[in-house]
Amino acid sequence: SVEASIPEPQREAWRKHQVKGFKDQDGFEREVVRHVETTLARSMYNCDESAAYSATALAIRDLLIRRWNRTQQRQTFTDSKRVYYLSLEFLMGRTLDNAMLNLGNKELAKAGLSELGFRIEDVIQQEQDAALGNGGLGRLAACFLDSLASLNYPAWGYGLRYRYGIFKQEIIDGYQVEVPDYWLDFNPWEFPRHDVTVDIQFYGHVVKSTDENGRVVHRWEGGETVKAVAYDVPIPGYGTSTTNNLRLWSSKAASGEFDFQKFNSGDYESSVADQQRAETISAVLYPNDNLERGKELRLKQQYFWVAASLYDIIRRFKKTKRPWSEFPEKVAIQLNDTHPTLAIVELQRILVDLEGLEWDKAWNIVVNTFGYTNHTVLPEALEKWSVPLLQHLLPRHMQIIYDINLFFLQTVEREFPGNFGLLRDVSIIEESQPKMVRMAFLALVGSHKVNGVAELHSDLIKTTIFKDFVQIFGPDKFTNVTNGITPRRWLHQANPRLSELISSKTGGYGFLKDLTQLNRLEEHINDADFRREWAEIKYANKVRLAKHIKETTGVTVNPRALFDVQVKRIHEYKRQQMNIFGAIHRYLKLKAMTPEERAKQLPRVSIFGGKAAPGYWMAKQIIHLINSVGAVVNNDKDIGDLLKVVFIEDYNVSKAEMIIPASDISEHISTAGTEASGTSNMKFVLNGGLIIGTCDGANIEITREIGEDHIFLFGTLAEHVEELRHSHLYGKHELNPDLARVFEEIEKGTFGNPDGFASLISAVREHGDFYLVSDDFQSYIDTHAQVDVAYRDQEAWITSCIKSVASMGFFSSDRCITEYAEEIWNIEPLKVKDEDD
Ligand code: IMP
Ligand code: B1N
Repeated sequence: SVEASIPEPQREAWRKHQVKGFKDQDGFEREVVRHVETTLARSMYNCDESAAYSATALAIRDLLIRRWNRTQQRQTFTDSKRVYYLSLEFLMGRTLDNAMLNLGNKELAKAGLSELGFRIEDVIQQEQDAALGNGGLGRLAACFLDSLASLNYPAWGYGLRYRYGIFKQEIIDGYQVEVPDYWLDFNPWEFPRHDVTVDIQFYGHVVKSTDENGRVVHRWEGGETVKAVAYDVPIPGYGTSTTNNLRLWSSKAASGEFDFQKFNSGDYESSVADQQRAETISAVLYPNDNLERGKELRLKQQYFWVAASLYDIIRRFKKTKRPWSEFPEKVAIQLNDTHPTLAIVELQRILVDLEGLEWDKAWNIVVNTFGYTNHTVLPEALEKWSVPLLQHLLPRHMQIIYDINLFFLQTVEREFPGNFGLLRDVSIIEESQPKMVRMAFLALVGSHKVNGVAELHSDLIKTTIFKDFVQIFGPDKFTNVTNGITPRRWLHQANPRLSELISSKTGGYGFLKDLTQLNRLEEHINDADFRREWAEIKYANKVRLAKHIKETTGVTVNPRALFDVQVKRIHEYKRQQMNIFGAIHRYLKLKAMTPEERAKQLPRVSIFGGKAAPGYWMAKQIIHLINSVGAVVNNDKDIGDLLKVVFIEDYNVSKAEMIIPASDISEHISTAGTEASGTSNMKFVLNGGLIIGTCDGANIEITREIGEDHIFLFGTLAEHVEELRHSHLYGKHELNPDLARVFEEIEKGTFGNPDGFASLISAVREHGDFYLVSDDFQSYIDTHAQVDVAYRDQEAWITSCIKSVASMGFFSSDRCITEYAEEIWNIEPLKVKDEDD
């Protein structure tokens, strides 16, 4: 191959002309003006906030690119082991603010923009969220990228470059309406690599033959080809030069534009159709959270992304000229849930069919390369693909899956002879009609480590979905890595004043890289000035949110009221329905009081936000009920400030950055055993909010860290959920009387036409109350009553908040990534020299 690099004698000229980035405010301003006038072809006479954003982003981007290049060069020269994080979702949010904070030049940019006539806050707000994800799983991937770079780990993310991210949500007449999110109009953070492409094959058939050595070989032939084009996004670390790469694949017709042969022969329509079919693969993110529906296009997305990524990883490995046996010493691949499981099959196919390795040698390499993270035990979210569909789309992969299963079942049979029940239970193929491939089993068998995302969840997978596999592989294959969040975005960026106050008490901003330093706050708990300042910051954040609520919903909320927040995807298992039933209960109680009694009550604002999957009818009814209750309660003169119910439209990462710092109490109230971890619970506590929660997911570990005096726990324990469900169906199920009153009021039409709400009620009353809303209702409302009492003692409340924050060090995604790096990936940090730029 022709080496593209410049020979040594000419390199001097390159070094001499190396672009140096700006260092000071003056240099920043010069770069902004230059970009406005040249890159954007505008001037001071037509530079609005959007142009100021573009120019600022381009100026900051220039600094990132240089660090990014140096990082990639260094990782290549040192031949370091890299980790590749495969995720169908990266919920990045905005980039500019984060980039400036990580580079440490936000103050200078703020002064510079002000000199040029702009407020940095307004400029930052111009940016659209990069919303290539649904919720927690996608945002976790984004936090991981931040930590990987901040800790100097050589790491790449691989994903899909969706043209449309998660839809934008509008609320019209109380109902959710989905609006497409076309976000690529101006995206300075991505770099198209039109030279980095991979041809991806679909359909076709397998030809079996024998080679000259008598070996059976398989060739996958025919079918259609689609081109994958790489788009790269730089990922800067905080306080380090390391800038990693996120590579997103975009699909294109293999012939480039459209097929000219067809075009010229008059078949214009079908040549354009081919092109559009190819582009459809990366067109849109599936908007389901915790649900898999088995659609062919989704499977195409998965294989397209996985095959392109593996090809790329292997191309990089091959440049080192190392033998295949060393692949796992240079490459670790982490599967973010089962969505990229086909990577296991694809690597085995490449090694056996294309590279000619023996099956066992190849399989050994595969297993040592992959790790698999499970994020859910909800049956509707466990991926299964029908055998006929797989056979049609990926005929050779289906054969390989059968072989993987055969060899696996043979080892099980040797160890547990005659146990046919076991063989059936652990088979990768489910013997249903049609047969289905169980992707979680395939991911587990093809990986050397399997982890859950919080302690309870990691225990649960070992006793439920993977129980038999613990017997087969032993317990060491399974581990726990409790989720974490990046304190850079979720404290420093979202809550700059709190971050500054913390830095003044803990000896600088070191806590942003070592979050355990928060424990230094303990020493200041008795400092009344500190507590006052803390409370003031919370109040200011609430004022800002109140302003947003006023502007977007028209509802006036009192920032002195207790802000009670539940923002997350709308899902029956997350139980927003219980929350709104609780709000109705509160409303009815207030209505029944005398004015004198009412005057003694604590004002409260019940804040909701979150998207429902477009096809999830129950979730949409929950949104409608919340808005219908708000319409009545918020206009009831008897109630005034005592209760407001608001639904904030289009919850996304940038809204989360505003809402989370403004919360007094937030709700994490999933039925025990259903929420694998939850990560917003960590964000709320880190921002000085208390939480009300069930004994589920990471709530349990948060309690362990901060102490049970600082959290409001309630409800059924995971170990009792099954028997309660059973008793609902086969014993007698008595509805909680307070909940019955709530239902009565809804059915009377107090909140408008009750027809649409009937299904929410009957799910509890008639259909077995799968999520235990009635069982937990009493303890839920009792706990809220305790919250009211506790909030009245503001000194104690604030002390509780500060003590909680002081104990949150464990929940940094830095801790989490270090555990992955040491226990699963076996990779080392690699410092990139801080060049004087
Ligand atoms: P959790 O489900 O409450 O643990 O939230 C997970 C995280 O996903 C949130 O903290 C947000 O950072 C992020 N997120 C962004 N948009 C959404 C959304 O529409 N629904 C849920 N989570 C979202
Ligand atoms: O992953 C988060 C956890 O904190 C949450 O508890 C968990 O619910 C979330 C299929 C999922 N699990 N599974 C999904 C998303 C999209 C999809 O198509 C499943 N999301 C989670 C991070 O560990």
